[in-house]
Amino acid sequence: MKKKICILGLGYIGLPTSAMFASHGHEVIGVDINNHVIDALNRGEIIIEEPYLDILVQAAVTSGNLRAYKEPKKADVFIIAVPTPLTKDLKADLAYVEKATETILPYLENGNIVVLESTSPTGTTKELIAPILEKSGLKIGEELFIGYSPERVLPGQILMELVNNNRIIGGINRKSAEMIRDVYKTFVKGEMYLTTATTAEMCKMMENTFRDVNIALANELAKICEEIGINAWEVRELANKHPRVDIHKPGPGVGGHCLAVDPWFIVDKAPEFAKIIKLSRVTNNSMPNHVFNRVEEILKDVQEEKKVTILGITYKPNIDDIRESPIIELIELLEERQYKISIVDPYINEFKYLQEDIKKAVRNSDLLVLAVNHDEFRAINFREIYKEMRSKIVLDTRNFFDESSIKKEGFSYHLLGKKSRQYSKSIENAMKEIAAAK
Ligand code: SAJ
Repeated sequence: MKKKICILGLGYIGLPTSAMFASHGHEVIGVDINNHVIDALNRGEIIIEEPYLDILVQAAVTSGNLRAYKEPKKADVFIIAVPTPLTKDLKADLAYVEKATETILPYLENGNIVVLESTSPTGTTKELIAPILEKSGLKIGEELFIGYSPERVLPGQILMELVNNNRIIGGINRKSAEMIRDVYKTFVKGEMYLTTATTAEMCKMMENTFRDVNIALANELAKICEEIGINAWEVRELANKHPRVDIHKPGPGVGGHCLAVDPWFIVDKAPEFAKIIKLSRVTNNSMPNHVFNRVEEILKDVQEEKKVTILGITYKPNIDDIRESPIIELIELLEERQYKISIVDPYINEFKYLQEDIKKAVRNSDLLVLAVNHDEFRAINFREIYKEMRSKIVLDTRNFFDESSIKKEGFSYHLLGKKSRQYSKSIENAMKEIAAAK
């Protein structure tokens, strides 16, 4: 049955969700506080990059099923998908959730459904949203059905995952959970699991925390292997041949608005107990500095003003999102030490030091740092850039390049998670000296 669905927040989650409901025949009222987002959407355009989202949004707007407004309207279902950023003192900032909930109050009617999708600390639905909505005079769970159903989509494949992922539906009571499930049934092909709102809130935070903790373990392994002089990537590959082991990938740090943020919400709720979770955040946050130290060490013999070219600044490959990107911190550390910097990133249009042409970017560079493994970097012609670079050195933080083909072109190759002493310049020089003395 065609429903009126009012979605608050037209960002990475609200927008695709709106387009999905609209393309399945519902009338969707998109609400955002940003005029720019509203105007673009009503022209059928989007301001974020996500595969196929532009086509879906355009079709939804053209069909008349999706329109954006500054204020909510009466509807059958209200979905809140606004940001829950991290405050400076590492807590969840729930101001947008609170505001959005308050703005729908005047429009609520008997039989309505209200769903929170934003990642939120445990208790948000029950202790923050429910008391606000009670002011409508409607009886929660009997006249107004509320719950929490987190999104789980991966940027870069949002539309596919929105449809196919399993979904958790946490209701304030059973009836609410069932009613919310029936709303998402419109387009969700994955399984839907019903639980309480508070359990669902914890599930969402824990899913991202699971990944963050496992990446921290991989990053710790990388540091340990560098110390011992073996290759963490080889350890990872071989250990993962075990049927119950899945070591994640080390890297220059964890970015994005989820993994780098959500674990703090748990730490804030239970600081005495959330010890591994907190240490993992600290470990992952240490990685830009760790990469910076590797850069310093690799270039310690370069006397002139040192120049580093960075490949990729987004928080992960093949997307245009730089939120919480650890590479930005690496750049700041290089700036502090007066390095000359150039950047190449095919997904970014504007950023300091950005160069379109890799040959120009690497001119007189001493080091090429592969920071983000964008597919486009596979096409780099090392023979060509060899001539442009002053020192022919590569630091690969993602185990992305093929070591032997890079070395064949005359480069020395360094890898995060491996620090074989034989590549160190001082040892190379010592070896040369020994050879000369013979
Ligand atoms: N990363 C590593 N090593 C790895 C995997 C990732 O260093 O082995 C880094 C990436 O480079 C990136 C960061 O982690 O900087 C996060 O990337 P991601 O691809 O793991 O996750 P996000 O933040 O893009 O999306 C996550 C997803 N959560 C999980 O996989 C549990 C997604 O399903 C959620 O919907 C999303 O957070 C969200 O919105 O919460």
